Amino acid sequence: MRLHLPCALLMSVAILAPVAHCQGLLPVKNPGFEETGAGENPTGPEWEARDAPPGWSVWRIAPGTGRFWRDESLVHSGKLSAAMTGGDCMCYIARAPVTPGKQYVGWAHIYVTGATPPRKTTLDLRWSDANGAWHAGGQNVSTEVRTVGEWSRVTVAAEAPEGAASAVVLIVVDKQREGETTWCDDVFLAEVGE
Ligand SMILES: [Ca+2]
Repeated sequence: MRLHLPCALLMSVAILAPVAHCQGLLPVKNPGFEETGAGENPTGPEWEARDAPPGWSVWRIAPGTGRFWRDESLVHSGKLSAAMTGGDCMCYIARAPVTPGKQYVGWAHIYVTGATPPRKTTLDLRWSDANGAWHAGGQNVSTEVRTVGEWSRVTVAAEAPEGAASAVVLIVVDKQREGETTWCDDVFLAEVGE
């Protein structure tokens, strides 16, 4: 039974997210990366505002490696997407306030050029406390992109744990080599009801 739970969850999310049970989108600022410049970057442990678009921050495992930029050559919608190349392990990060005990669904459109292990790209949903630190007791959820060379919609869902003040949405690449690029666009988070 346990093995089947993620599939069942994802199927229910796919049904729930677009319809009446969706109680409202949360304010993930600049979800389609159309705003440029800087500002309103969320803060967290070793998160960088530099190289991040408005409403977002970035993180990289090896400072000074890899590159983040807004790209007009490959978009899911609008005129810009968020791209990252090289860097081994790095991510785009957004945050939105949540209520403990409520259910949340996040989804993003991600385009990868490689998905052969150990190369991995995921949409992650984590939690932070009122001080912006990682919420120690929270369940982190993660969904991996498995389709290469096209836009994939990936979804995560979880209940906000007691003590969580915010959901943290991350698009994470791992073992991305120099010359390899990942794009993301249209990243959303919603509170869903029973
Ligand atoms: Ca866009």
